[in-house]
Amino acid sequence: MSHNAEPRNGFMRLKPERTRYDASRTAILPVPFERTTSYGQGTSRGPEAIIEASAYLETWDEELGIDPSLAGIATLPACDPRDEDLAAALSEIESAALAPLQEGKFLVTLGGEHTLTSAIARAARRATGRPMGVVQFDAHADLRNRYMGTPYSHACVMRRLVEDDFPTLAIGLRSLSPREAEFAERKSLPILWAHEMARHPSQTESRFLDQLAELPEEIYLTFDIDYFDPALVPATGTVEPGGGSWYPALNLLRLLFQHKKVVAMDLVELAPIPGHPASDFLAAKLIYKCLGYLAQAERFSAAVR
Ligand SMILES: [Mn+2]
Repeated sequence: MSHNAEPRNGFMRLKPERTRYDASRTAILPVPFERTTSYGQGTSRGPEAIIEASAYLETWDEELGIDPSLAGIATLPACDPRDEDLAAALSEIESAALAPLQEGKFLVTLGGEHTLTSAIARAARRATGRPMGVVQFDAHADLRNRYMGTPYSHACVMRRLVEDDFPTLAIGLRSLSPREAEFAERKSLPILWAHEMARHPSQTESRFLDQLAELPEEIYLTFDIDYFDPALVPATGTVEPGGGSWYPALNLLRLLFQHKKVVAMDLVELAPIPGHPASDFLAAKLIYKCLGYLAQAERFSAAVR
């Protein structure tokens, strides 16, 4: 551990020349927002834990043979709305996300609870002014109309986006209520169920690509960490058995970045367990893998232009 005079507190604790906002492809936005969690709590400590764990990532991506950090990763001040009113708090989050998106940054939001996704996806669509699809990795459908008295619950976030005319694709679902199932059926929402992925693993990638092809070119990616099996990631509020594992998830993410223009992403619902850094580190590494897939996709599109 070096004792540098310059404090490095951002994502991956990179050298200052790789974290200058103006020169960075990526901006990291910590949003320790937690108001409506229902079962376990602690997602407000997610951003801090991800940034802490990210200091131990290697910058080299051995799969891609590149150093994705060379494109620059700036870490923004945390956005932590104090407004009691959830709609007002969400519009504050939307405003914080809008400027970096308008400046063309690849915005990575660290949650926090899943509720924040609706604000950031709206900001992404406003910034581009074009149709925006939402790809959701999650254990839960999050399609409830209201939950525990509020329409802004984490359990309602995808319902809000569907109502706001975002085309969606959900991956890895394995828990929903009868009314959510009825809503998904009525709206013909595309879903890649966890049980299908487990039963027909060799077909997962082609089915994913078929469903992805139906979405707009520009994509907002929301990754709920409970997508993963709780044996791999126990640090989340609402654990569900039968979740995804590491390499199959990376394969789908790589395809997503290859085939679509992903403009922003979030990683939500990490509820760190003290003394158990594995979940935090996985979350940090997942984000960095996505930055690698982004860099590779952009390098490829620059080369063929
Ligand atoms: Mn969720």
